[in-house]
Amino acid sequence: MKNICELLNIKYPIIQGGMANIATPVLAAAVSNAGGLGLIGAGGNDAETVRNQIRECKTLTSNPFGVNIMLMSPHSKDIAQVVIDEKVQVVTTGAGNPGPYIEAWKNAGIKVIPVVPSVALAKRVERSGADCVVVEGTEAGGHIGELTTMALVPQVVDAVNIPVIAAGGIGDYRQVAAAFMLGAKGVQVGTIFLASNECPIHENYKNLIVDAKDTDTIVTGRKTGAPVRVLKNPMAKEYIKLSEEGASLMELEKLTLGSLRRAVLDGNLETGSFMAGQVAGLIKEIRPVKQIIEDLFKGVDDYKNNLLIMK
Ligand code: TUI
Repeated sequence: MKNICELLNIKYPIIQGGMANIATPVLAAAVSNAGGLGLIGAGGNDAETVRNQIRECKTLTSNPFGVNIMLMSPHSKDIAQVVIDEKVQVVTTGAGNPGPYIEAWKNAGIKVIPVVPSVALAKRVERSGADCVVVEGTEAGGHIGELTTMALVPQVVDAVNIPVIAAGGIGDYRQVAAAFMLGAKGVQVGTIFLASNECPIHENYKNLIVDAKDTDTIVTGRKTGAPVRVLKNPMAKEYIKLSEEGASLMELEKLTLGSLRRAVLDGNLETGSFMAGQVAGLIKEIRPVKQIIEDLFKGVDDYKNNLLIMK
């Protein structure tokens, strides 16, 4: 089995999460320039916007980068073609089953890495031709599955023959080391990049991450079938209250409409949805992307000594 770095032509086995409205060409290029795999998060953008983002990213880095396609988007079919036209090297997908697109992407020479929350979907995408899978635990920010990284990663490792990349709950070198112990060959991280100098989010969002404690995230939307982990704030509390009172899907959607943009662009602490993973509590400072990546892997080397305790 090829390792992740050879497969993706990168220095460190780390992928940046494809965070909607956040993972811009500037962030993606910073990650790729630092030796990881940066991703443009297509989110809810239309296909022409994504095409322009890809072209912009090519001007910012000569290293490989990818595009994350959020499959719940009405534009995902058009974006699936744009990544082929623009010769993107890697595609990751989230919030759905990318099976129908995989053959066309493979024929175009694109490396395909679906993000999955279960063994069943991991096996399905392997059969469809995926090169690797990102296995994302419920500790992650944004749209999540039910299972923890600790429980799920080794189950997927045992169930598939393609490399597994662990995601959800990874914020420093100890969790990187743990992911490798679970059988992962790489990691995907999102929340720690929110607290980077290059991340193009409102300062209020970065400060919320740095100030967060362990219990500051909450999951909205469990009842409606689209669970999303966000930082607790008046918006999240209102959503949960309305949901518990039996509000309709439409009422809830009205509340959340535009809330991610209000967080990312306006830093609106009352009405924004600040997506973040449980590791927010571990993050204490805003650092350059390059330093974040180097610290994640430098630390692992030191930490290997701790494994001696297991002899
Ligand atoms: O996709 C993500 N994280 C995201 S997407 C997103 S945008 C959004 N905003 C509000 C509501 C919904 C989406 C914000 N964060 N991570 C990867 C991921 N994929 N997590 C869980 C899944 C997933 C869930 C169910 C993948 C497949 C699936 O089932 C598909 C099927 O058809 O079996």
